[in-house]
Amino acid sequence: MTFPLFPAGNACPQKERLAPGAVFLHGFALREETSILTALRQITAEAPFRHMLTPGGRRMSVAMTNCGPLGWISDRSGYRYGPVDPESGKRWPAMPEAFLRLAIDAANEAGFPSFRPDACLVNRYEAGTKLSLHQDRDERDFSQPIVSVSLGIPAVFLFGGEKRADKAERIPVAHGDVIVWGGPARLRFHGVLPLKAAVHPVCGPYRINLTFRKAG
Ligand code: MD3
Ligand code: FE
Repeated sequence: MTFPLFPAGNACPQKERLAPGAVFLHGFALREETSILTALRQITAEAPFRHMLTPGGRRMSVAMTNCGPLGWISDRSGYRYGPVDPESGKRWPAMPEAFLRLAIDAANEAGFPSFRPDACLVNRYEAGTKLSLHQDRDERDFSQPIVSVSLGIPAVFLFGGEKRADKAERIPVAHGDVIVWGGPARLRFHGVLPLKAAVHPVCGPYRINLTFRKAG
């Protein structure tokens, strides 16, 4: 008998179920790495990273930009999705073909074959940057998943429960990892622990996270 490539019941060892609705696709973005990084440079040339203000008036430590028909915005009047970059007064850069393909393929692999994102929030972290526990509730349809793509230096996700006080699991993520958060995982609290200083050969001292959403 030939040696089985993968153990029975695990068609692809890089695919790991974290919880009902949450699927970790280890290294899934590496296949498109070059086209994704090239597209990312074009987006940030058109819509540079900026530190948005919270509704309370504090500067967010994560720097952000967006691409796609809708972008996530935070300012003194609140959180929302909108078609226009408030810094330039122009529409957000178009969603690159390579981004769209990656997000759709990942969602499909995780069991969400009809996912068609209309927003991609791009987050940039450096050493010490963190993202406090929160839920993503600004989208219209919570039956649609969120696809997150990690690039650059490593980080640790906090994956909590349905209530803020629920114990959170720590999930280390590296360059190229993709996680699909849907179904019963969609409204779970989550965040990112403060990043340790590191340097990635292509992304430098940064971590970039792409989150694909169906916002509208
Ligand atoms: C778990 N971004 O932009 S993506 C965000 O790494 C955000 O930049 C983080 O949370 C980042 O809102 C984490 C991971 C993530 C995204 C959505 C989720 C985890 C999630 C929705 C439900 C449960
Ligand atoms: Fe979030």
